Amino acid sequence: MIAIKQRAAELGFSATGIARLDRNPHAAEFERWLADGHAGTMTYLHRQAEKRKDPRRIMTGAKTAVVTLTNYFHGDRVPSPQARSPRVAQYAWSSDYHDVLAKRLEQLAETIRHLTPGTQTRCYVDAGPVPERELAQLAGLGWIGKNMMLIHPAIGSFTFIGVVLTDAALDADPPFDADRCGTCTRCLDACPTHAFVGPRDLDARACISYLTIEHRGPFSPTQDAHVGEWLFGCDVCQDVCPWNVSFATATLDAGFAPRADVASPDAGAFATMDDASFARRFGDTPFSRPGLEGMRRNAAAIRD
Ligand code: B12
Ligand code: SF4
Ligand code: SF4
Repeated sequence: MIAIKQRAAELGFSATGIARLDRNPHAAEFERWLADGHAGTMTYLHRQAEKRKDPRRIMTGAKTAVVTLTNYFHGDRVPSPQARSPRVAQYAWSSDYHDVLAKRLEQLAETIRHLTPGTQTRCYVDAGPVPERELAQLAGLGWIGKNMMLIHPAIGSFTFIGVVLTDAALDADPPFDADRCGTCTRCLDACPTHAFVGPRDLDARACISYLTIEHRGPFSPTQDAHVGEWLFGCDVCQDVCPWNVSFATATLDAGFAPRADVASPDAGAFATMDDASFARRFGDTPFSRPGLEGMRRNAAAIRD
């Protein structure tokens, strides 16, 4: 389906692959991860488990996933000179990616429906019961590294995954079956909180990204100590990956232009900000997920 990939490239996607939907070959790993309690308070992952284990159940008649990657790497171009600590994960340095990618995916879906008349589509990016990394690997876009990231051999892992599901039976790409991590363990060794129980097994409860974005409520003393220099998210297990060190290049995509107010915010300001001003300044950014209360909690936990 060259026309679909061409259209995806025109829309700004960095890479696109196609997978036929079947039962998730790693359903057992997912099930075990949940049973071990590694999802913490992300109870939606338990609720969505059946669909994640068999993505054909997400949409009636769904047969194919068109999977896209979008590079969001910014390199060292921190848009403010004072910015190192507090640190914000690179995926959050611009306006909310859900909005930007949802529009592009819908345009891609329109092309798919046009090329296969009478078919249905549904678009997903990070908000839905879709096993996105799994589908990206099956669509030939890369392998799942020991840090659990989908790594594209020419782009690295600083990418968003976006998916269009369709009931059209499109020709699929071969899955990316090689594991190019080899004997490397840099990500596992570098994690500041030792959150990896083993390769491809992350206990989210110890992960700074989970704590600062997904965890609801106050931190326990141990959680508080884990946060370190990160105000929002964490990039350590990607920063150290040789595939990023060698191949990640800064995006020129205007949709992901870095914003100084989110990439290097004044952490102290959250303490005195009111809800209205938080909504005005950060309502269209990833900070809206933990909200003002969560950002205040994160800011109070930061240690240089
Ligand atoms: C919950 C979640 C989190 C949680 C849990 C993370 C985790 N490792 O599972 C937390 C909050 C910690 C988190 C953090 C981050 N996240 Co997140 N997250 C998700 C979400 C919503 C679900 C992931 C999930 O189901 N996890 C449970 C695990 C068990 O499932 P899985 O990750 O799909 O892994 C599958 C494979 O590992 C496979 N598997 C197991 N063993 C093996 C062995 C082999 C050989 C193979 C091939 C497969 C395989 O089985 C699993 C189930 O299918 C997805 C979006 C989505 N809808 O999928 C985004 C997503 C995974 N996150 C993303 C990002 C960007 C991040 C962060 C980098 C953000 C940041 N900088 O702070 C960090 C990275 C942390 C890390 N190293 O994983 C991107 C990843 C893009 C990419 N290139 O991989 C996604 C896809 C969102 C998106 N649409 O772009 N995230
Ligand atoms: S995102 Fe940070 S805390 Fe989470 S696993 Fe990676 S290095 Fe560890
Ligand atoms: S740091 Fe090494 S082990 Fe970890 S994902 Fe990258 S290549 Fe794989």
